[in-house]
Amino acid sequence: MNNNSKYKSNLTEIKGIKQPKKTDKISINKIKLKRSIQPSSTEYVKEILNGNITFLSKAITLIESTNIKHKKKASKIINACLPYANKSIRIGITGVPGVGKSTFIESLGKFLTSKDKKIAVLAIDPSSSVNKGSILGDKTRMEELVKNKNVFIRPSPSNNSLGGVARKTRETIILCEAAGYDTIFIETVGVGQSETVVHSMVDFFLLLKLAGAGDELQGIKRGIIEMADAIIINKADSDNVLSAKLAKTQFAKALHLFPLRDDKWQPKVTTCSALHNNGIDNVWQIIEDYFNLTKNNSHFELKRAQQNKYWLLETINQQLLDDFYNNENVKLNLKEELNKINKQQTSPFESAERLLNIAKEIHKNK
Ligand SMILES: Nc1nc2c(ncn2[C@@H]2O[C@H](COP(=O)(O)OP(=O)(O)O)[C@@H](O)[C@H]2O)c(=O)[nH]1
Ligand SMILES: [Mg+2]
Repeated sequence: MNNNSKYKSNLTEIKGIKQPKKTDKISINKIKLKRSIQPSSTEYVKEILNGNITFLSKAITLIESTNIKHKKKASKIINACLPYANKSIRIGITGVPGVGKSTFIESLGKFLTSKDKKIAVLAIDPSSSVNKGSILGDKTRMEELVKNKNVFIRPSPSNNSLGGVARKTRETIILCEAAGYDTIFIETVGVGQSETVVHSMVDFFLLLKLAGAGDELQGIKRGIIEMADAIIINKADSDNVLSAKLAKTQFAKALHLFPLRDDKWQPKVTTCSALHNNGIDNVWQIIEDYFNLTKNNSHFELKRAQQNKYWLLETINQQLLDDFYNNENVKLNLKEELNKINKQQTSPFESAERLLNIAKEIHKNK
């Protein structure tokens, strides 16, 4: 084709253009440097207190990081946020997968945001370390809540032990409170000890149940009823309404068998349909009644103080165990001592004493 032709083909390439000055090496390095400069912990705190979600999310990522530098920075941020935390109410929600926890939080969340509440939803999901997913990974069931600017949703960090997730969640609560969230939900699926862990970090603990055939109380984990401040029979709609009412009566009877609690709260049972938004206001009324009672009789503060003590001691216990069992000397001697015990050369008690002494020596020499 003739280049001078009046009608150039679309396939004709124009001459390459020169690299613009702005993308020269110096500029690129400047951009790189800018990107590598992380906000200081003071900046983080300032932005979190302003309710900046981007900074809140980034700070939580620091909490979840295994990098020592990140952890130190996270600690600084948490400490600076502490004076602004503690002002929310913390609600734990548990129940088997499929019972409707996410749908329930969506319904209750919509109800609360219409009352100008700011909500944070966190998750403790020990199963996420197994399947690398998360109960909140499928945010789909909170579709509307996710879009609300007064709602913050954070899935459970995966690949972590329950203890690790628990610590991170407690620290995340502090940051969310500092960012102005006044109602914190913690969703957990009833796996392992996760309900106990959630129970030890919330003010109000809610158990979601389904009405089923037969004895409602069967198949319920021991202890969980004692932990519950309210039992909600969900999916009380269409054909389920009658059986839900029946389940409610049975649970109410069972709850009355427990002695009166120190905080004077009588756990409540009610039914609702999270999907059809029925009975949600009633559930909220129960929660408000609880807070009115415990804030007046000072059990609200008392429970939080007890939880702080629990987490202090729990953290120490865990650290001591980790230090002991991860020590190379202890590991080596543990095997030998086990052999000796099995050959009836020594007793488990003598062995334990020797092993503990090894650990003490290690501490002295540190
Ligand atoms: N009929 C009915 N279905 C519900 C209700 N709440 C939740 N579901 C459905 O139950 C399924 C599991 O709900 P989901 O909220 O994901 O349960 P989760 O695993 O406990 O978080 C979904 O298909 C929901 O639509 C309800 O009140 N009534
Ligand atoms: Mg869910």
